[in-house]
Amino acid sequence: MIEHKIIFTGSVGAGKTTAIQSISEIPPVRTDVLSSDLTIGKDMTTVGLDYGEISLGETERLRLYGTPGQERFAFMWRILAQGALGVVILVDHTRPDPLLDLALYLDHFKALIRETACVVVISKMVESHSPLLEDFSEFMRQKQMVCPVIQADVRDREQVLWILDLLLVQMETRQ
Ligand SMILES: Nc1nc2c(ncn2[C@@H]2O[C@H](COP(=O)(O)OP(=O)(O)OP(=O)(O)O)[C@@H](O)[C@H]2O)c(=O)[nH]1
Ligand SMILES: [Mg+2]
Repeated sequence: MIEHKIIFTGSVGAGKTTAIQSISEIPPVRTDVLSSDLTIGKDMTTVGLDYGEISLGETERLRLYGTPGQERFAFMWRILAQGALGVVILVDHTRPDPLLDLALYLDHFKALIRETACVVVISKMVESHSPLLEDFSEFMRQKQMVCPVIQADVRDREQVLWILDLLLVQMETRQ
């Protein structure tokens, strides 16, 4: 069995825990607790990690790790990034400054992104609001980071599988 470690990271509430829950074949490991921070707009937040698994055929398995979104847990980001072969960065479009959010995770995971593969996923996208999808793509180009930028609803299993497909294509083309 060949196993690849994949990281889901990105802003608070962008859907890292939800994405892993949508596709995991095992009951996901979650470390969500009631949040004391009323500004994040939901009751629970991840304080350790999420973990799930999905197999690809009979010979390959993806180990899916979700990071906490809050920057105070950045030490966990480094721990979780070790040995990963790809990273999915989720950006909640409804937060005050989604480009700034993206910049934060690009910066923290830049070594992983340059050495492995990356997909940027805009969640909760309100298409009439800026930044537009092409603004995110342009932002990536300016940073000279080559990753597809898509919008998706990670509550939908099919869409999360599509994200993984895109990531696997990146992984293959960079080998
Ligand atoms: N309306 C809408 N809701 C979404 C979408 N994607 C995810 N959600 C919801 O947004 C919330 C995301 O919460 P989590 O999955 O806990 O987010 P997280 O990224 O793990 O957050 P932290 O662990 O706190 O950093 C869930 O309630 C989802 O149902 C979307 O595209 N549209
Ligand atoms: Mg979470």
